Amino acid sequence: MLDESLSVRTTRRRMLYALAAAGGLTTCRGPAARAAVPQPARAPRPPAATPATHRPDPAKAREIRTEFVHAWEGYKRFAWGHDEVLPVSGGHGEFFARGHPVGLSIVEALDTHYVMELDDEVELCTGWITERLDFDIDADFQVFETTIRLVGGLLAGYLATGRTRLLNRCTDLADRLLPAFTKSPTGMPYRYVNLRTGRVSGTTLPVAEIGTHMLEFGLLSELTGDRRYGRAAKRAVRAVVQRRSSLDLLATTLDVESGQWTDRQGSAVDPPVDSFYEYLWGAWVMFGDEECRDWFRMFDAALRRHQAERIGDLLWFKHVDFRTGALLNRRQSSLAVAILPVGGDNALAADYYRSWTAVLDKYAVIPEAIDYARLTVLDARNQLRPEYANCAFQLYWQTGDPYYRTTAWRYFENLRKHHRVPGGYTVVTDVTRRPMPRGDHCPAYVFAENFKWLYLTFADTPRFDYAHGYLSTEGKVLRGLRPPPA
Ligand code: DMJ
Repeated sequence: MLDESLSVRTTRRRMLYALAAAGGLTTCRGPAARAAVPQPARAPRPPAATPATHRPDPAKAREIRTEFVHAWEGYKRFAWGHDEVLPVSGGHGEFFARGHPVGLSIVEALDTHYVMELDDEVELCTGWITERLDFDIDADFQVFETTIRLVGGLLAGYLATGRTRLLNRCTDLADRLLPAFTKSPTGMPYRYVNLRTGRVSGTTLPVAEIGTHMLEFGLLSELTGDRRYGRAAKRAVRAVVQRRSSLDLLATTLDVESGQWTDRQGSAVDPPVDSFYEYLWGAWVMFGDEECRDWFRMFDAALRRHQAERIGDLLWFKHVDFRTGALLNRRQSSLAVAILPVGGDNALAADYYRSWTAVLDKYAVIPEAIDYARLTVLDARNQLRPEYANCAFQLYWQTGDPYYRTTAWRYFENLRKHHRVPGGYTVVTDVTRRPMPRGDHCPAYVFAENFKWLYLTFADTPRFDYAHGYLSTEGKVLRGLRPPPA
């Protein structure tokens, strides 16, 4: 089936942008579309951010875009159609299932190309996805990673291009993921689902993998009018909230069949709990979900009361027994920095960003994990993590404070100095050694996140609505994409 004409796609895109900006999305499912489903009246949506006065810095934005293109050319040269590139050896690998490539980096890069106005690459990626990507795969896919990376990437691609076939691919994939939720006695999803047979497996999951689906599934329900997706994601989140302790703390891992915790560690904003909190606030901003807003505020208050602590003048979050509040350890992951600045608690987020800036000052590249009592390294690798850049973007656009641009630029310069190789960008295996030894892997999230967060911080691009836009935990623009100027 040929895709619609350019004028139809352009009209649909303009409608999507206008509806998204106005706070409501009512669109059809595809060419053989059901009638647009009237959406219920909705609570007024809060702006994602109220940006202070910002001035674009086009020279820095161009440098960032140049480096993104360098990484992307490496992927195209060595790994086109595969999930991830090995930029040093010139090899490739699959993220989800060996022998079953789904072009993950292509899907992850799609809206980044759009935001950076790399429109030839948008066409190239869209063409590959609509012509070559098929999810009828007899293999187990991890539900959480599939949602944030593939469902989110296809949604953002649809919002950017108006191509119905991207939405249809997304709906097909989400239908293959749903059994992980509907077959669960608690509503909390199994960890894996076979995309062809619907067989589910993996009963023990961390909280983030249970509760990080609401934005993608909720938006898909809005776009298609099929409420099954949003309902399944919200039911899973509610099941976790109902299992909090009397201190309003969460442990880390649950058995989704028995509904019982399998540990007692309150990990605060560290993975693998992190994006659970992020999506509570995201559901409020994206859908006006007041219950999720109140849940975020409840957990935020408990984090402040039982897990926030200062070492010197730096703020950290200790790991505690979630029932008693007793100290377990002072381990902290670099991924945690991105959770608070989504708008729920900017003061705490700004405080916490300064703590991670102290780590950047000390190591030049942030290690995977530290003991924050002495800022010593527990995991010396850096897997090209984007969270610090994510936090800098969120705080800069919510405050206008140039401190966030200055520190984000230092992150970028160190990224370019220590991770750049002739074949693209690669991970670092030990941030404490000089020169920093490099590995041979460019995770697909690099094409969705690191350079996009940085570009948005400096470019002030006309293709993104900074006041109303919202990005997922995987850096997907789920609201706020604007059409190219006519
Ligand atoms: C990405 O997949 C997402 O940012 C996710 O929320 C956490 N981990 C990686 C990046 O570190």
